[in-house]
Amino acid sequence: MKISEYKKEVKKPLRQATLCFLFREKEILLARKKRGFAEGKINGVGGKVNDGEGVRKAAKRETFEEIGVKVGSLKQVAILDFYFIHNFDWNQQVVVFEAKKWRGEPKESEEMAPFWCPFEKIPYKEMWADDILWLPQVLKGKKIKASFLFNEKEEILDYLVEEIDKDLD
Ligand code: 6U4
Repeated sequence: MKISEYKKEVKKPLRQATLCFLFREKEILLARKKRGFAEGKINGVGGKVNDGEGVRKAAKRETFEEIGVKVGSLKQVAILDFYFIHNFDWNQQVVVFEAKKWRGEPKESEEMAPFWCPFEKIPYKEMWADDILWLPQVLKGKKIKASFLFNEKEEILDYLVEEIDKDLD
């Protein structure tokens, strides 16, 4: 199935979630999810946006809850629409931010085990299947808009990735 066909069946607006990647010289902060949605996968920190909260505030709140770090200004680097063929409830729009300044040291929580990873060693095989299709461009400073359609095995059935020249927010 193609994303364009699937979208015709989606009636509700996508719920929003966030991802926040901390960066220091040629390294990215990744974290292994210890529980809940996507348990065991490696990803950035983040989670659902609460009603009326706004994406930036949500990204900062989740980063503090999950790894105990207070991030400063956030740059929006990608907007990703995820569609799941078998479960409409998982459909979500994920707004991705990069942070270069923060207070505190990343530490493990009940939910996330963070670690610094050199760009060339990112463990894409342990991450969501979409990550390898957009994160390398983000690491090169590009801004991305993308959509992905997943099947029940979390494999990608169809996707669209475009680089955006202007700022995303
Ligand atoms: P809460 O209620 O916050 O405990 P949680 O189990 O953390 O729920 P949720 O839904 O809040 O999960 O957040 C899902 C997280 O996974 C967000 O940070 C976005 C991210 N995410 C979801 N699908 C993704 C995908 N296909 N690729 C990716 N990140 C994804 O890189």
